[in-house]
Amino acid sequence: MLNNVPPRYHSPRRRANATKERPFFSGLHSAGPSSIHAPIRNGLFEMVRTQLGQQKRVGEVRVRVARFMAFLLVCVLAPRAADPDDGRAQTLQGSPPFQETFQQYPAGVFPSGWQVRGNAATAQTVYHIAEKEGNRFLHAYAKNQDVQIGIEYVCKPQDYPILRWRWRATKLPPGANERAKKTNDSAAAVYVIFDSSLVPRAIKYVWSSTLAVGTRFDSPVYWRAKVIVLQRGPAEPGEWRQESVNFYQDYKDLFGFEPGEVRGIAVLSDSDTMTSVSEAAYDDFMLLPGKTPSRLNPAAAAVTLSLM
Ligand SMILES: [Ca+2]
Repeated sequence: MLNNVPPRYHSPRRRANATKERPFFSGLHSAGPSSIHAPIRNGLFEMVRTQLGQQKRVGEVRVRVARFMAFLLVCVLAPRAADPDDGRAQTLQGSPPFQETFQQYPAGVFPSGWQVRGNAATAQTVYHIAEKEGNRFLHAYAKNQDVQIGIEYVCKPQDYPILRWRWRATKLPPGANERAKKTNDSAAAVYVIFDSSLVPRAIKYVWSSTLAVGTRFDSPVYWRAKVIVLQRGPAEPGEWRQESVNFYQDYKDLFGFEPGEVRGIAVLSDSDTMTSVSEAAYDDFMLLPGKTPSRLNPAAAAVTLSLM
């Protein structure tokens, strides 16, 4: 997949900025076993490249499309052997439609169902499964590093408009401020990715070092991403904070129109622009139906908290 990254990302400085709000599946590299979705995605990219870039003859394109559709049908219809190590399969086929508890992974490993946008070796050093009192979760420790990981899940945001998870940030890059390129680090960030695998839109929910809770703004580094601050300052030792965001409503409020499909979620703990350290943990992601009010509406948020 590295060869598919547009040339502009080969500049380390520009690439570092670009990856912050553009975590998306056009540049993901598998850090674990291949999955049913990787060949589908690669097939789609191959179709696009073939049709748009290489000017193949129409007949060849039709043959490729027919072969790809046949392959897709085989992927969808063929029974899949159970694989206890394939956390991705468990995650994507579970019920409710999407949940990630990390319980299926042994402690100490990179979660194989998640994919990397950026350097896979770096991701292996930043993210690993940790365990405490029987609960396994995703631990992130980034020392002057910036690499995102994500998991694909396609659904209609109208059906499952809410993402719930819990997290904690224990080391915040001092002085980081997500509004500006030169200070754009977050101890923890969760993205909901929409519309397109190639040029997606995204909402980035951050745990900020300095910005006030409720602050929202356009990403300083990616024109199709919006940022919302959910937390500020370090968590207490051992403290988890639970979030429940109505990303469907947030999308409409921030972009001003209806979203297309959800493409997946991603996380990022980064510290490269501040030459510092970020440390955080993530757990229990779940997509839910319902009507949790947007965090952008303080009155509605108060109602939400009173119900939890
Ligand atoms: Ca867990």
